[in-house]
Amino acid sequence: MDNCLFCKIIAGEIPSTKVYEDDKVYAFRDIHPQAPVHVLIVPRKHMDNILECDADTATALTDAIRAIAAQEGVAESGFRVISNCGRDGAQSVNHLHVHLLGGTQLAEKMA
Ligand code: DGP
Repeated sequence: MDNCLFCKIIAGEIPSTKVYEDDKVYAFRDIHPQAPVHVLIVPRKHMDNILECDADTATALTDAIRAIAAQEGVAESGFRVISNCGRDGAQSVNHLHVHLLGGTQLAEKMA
């Protein structure tokens, strides 16, 4: 999609630090990490947010979460996944993405 930041990252037009990729998903390090491990997991197909997520994409995202958690060494220690949606969800990039955060003890409450 034109003028979508994450579509440009997926296309390699904007540099990113790749963590994982497969035919449906691309994952890279967040530019403003909120934890020692902070990965953004993004479907290659543009969709604005989780409300537009189809079953195939949901499965691909879950498979990627599992693979990245193992690869980043947080599968045992634990981690958090978040997908911000819309204005009140404080979504700033309108291309569906899941944050995977870990590598430290995260706060019990999120806000
Ligand atoms: P959200 O607020 O849920 O829409 O999260 C968007 C995230 O995207 C935010 O944590 C910062 C990250 N981000 C924004 N621009 C870039 C970028 O150009 N590169 C990378 N790696 N991350 C970005």
